[in-house]
Amino acid sequence: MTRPPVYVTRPSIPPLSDLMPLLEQIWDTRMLTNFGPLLRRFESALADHLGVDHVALVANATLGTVLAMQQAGITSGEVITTPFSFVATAHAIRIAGAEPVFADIDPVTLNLHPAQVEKMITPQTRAILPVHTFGIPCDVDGLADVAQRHGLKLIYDAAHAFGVCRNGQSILRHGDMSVLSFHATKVFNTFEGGAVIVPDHETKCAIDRLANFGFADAQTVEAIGTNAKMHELSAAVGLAQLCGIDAVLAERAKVAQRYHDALKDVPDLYCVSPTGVEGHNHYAFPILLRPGYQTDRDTLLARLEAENIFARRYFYPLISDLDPYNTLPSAAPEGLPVARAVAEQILCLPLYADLDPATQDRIIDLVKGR
Ligand code: T4K
Repeated sequence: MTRPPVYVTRPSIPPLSDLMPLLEQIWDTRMLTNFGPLLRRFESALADHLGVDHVALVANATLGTVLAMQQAGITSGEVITTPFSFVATAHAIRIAGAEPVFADIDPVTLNLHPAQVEKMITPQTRAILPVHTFGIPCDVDGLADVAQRHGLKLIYDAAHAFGVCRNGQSILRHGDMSVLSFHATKVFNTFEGGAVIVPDHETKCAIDRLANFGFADAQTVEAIGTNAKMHELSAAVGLAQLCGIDAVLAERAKVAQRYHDALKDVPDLYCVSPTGVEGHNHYAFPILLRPGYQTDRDTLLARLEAENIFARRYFYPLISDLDPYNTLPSAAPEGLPVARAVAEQILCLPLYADLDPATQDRIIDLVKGR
């Protein structure tokens, strides 16, 4: 008998009973979008929950990053970023009008290495766009130091970093702005959605205006904005999701700990994410299968798939190897040795709040070669 497929993630969704009163409100008021009442409620509840001051909700993180860059004035020149990310990171730079420049990553956090960033700075460099990959915090102090010494904007792609804290404070408070994703595959989802975390009310209003075609008022268009508004259905889902997010994060932590305990002593297998660390969100369970591991990464991937288990190679290929970017000088393989090795060895195992222990044991057995 074939077992049902097990995917790398399975979205957490709120009980329908929590959502219904919010849907009734939408149906009663016929306010469907354009900064409606549920969006305003969600915005303020989210800022409280995350421990940040100002939040601008958007349709998704890709557009949120484009708007953050536009607001920061990064519409030309070069932006230094990581090749080890989802392609949206580099696309956002190009859509905003700038050119991505890839720098190598740190072998432990898998995030941009401040010293590698500094090596790539030229007179054209305008900004740094690091990613808190898999919810693991970047070296925010090192990156802030580089940005400050060279007069660069620092905008974080925090698509994976919902709820992540460092020294008891939200990681989203670092840099000029941070952009969250609420896509279905994220630890916190509004089906599609995102948020730009900004330092002050003026910047929040500016992002809102850019998300609404650049309208300053009904007669005045102050910039080439786009349509990046979050609608009321997503805001309703977000409000309902907030009630259950602590339980979701606690369940994810348990699943991650179980993987870690079972796999930590497997030779040449490295569990990337920290466990038992206050403030981590267990966005994923990435492992690196290093030379010496019993087989190679792609053989293990195929063995899992033969059992209807769909682990994913996030992020392979590197962005710098994808067609739109692979001719850039900074995409040359010799400049990115750590990222290249990691992309060949990475595998994200299924991780979600209701992954049942029996299924997880099957995955663990396959990874251990049993
Ligand atoms: N920056 C970073 C670092 C990112 O990782 C992302 C997005 C972004 C920026 C841009 O954020 P957004 O603009 O999307 O807000 C997925 C997501 O589409 C993408 O949002 C995400 N990163 C990326 C890491 O993963 P795919 O093509 O790998 O997803 P997909 O459809 O194969 O889904 C993975 C598995 O999840 C499926 O096998 C089944 C399960 N699944 C998926 C969906 C969509 C469900 O069970 N239900 C669902 O509704 O890109």
